[in-house]
Amino acid sequence: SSTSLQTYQTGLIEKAMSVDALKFGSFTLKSGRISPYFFNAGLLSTGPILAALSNAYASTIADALASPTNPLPQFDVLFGPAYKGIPFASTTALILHTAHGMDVGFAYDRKEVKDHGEGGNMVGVPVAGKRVIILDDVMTSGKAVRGAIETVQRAGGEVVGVVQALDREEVGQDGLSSTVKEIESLVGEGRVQSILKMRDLMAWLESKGMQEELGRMREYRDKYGLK
Ligand code: OMP
Repeated sequence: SSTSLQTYQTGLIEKAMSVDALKFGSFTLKSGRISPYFFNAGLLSTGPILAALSNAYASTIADALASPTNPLPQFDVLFGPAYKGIPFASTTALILHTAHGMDVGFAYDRKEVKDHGEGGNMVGVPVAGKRVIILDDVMTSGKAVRGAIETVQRAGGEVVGVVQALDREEVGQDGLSSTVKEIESLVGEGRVQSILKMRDLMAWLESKGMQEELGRMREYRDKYGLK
């Protein structure tokens, strides 16, 4: 299937590359997989890039809410897992308000549990009894996002969706089924959305004539991609 890139997708790819947040080479992932590319969302840390990313997250959410197939339901809170998800949840809540007229809260966890003061490991609006969308950077085997889902559920929130910046379109920990499908079995069908997919990166490489990188992406996809 052919993939045509939207301007905002091309913009995000090129902005990410300009700050080394997206790199092509050889990288060992948390799951042990050796990947020809790596996306480090922590480097998306300038005003213009944060604006581009938050606009893209907000548009992905608003489009999914407005779509006739309605993959994402109405929700109350955006959850940004510590640490990298924290700025993204706050700026995306801001853009949802200023550009889309939506009123949602944001929340995040701390990695260290506090045993004094307000206690607990959650910061921001309370998620108890609320419908929550998790903003994720990237999922490979799904381990990190499973942790975020558990964190929200332990605090009494209902996870009704996950929006990731980049879907690597890989198989899950069992090596058989798609990571996205596995996570959708937890949060609901169609409820894992993404701004970019691995196939978009490949379409971009193709448009730039970067054949060597593209070849290594194809090999990796044959090994770990959706079957
Ligand atoms: P899983 O937990 O296997 O789904 O891997 C996702 C996590 O790995 C992300 O939340 C990142 O911490 C890290 N990661 C990246 O940041 N970028 C990548 O391109 C790939 C990974 C990874 O290690 O798989």
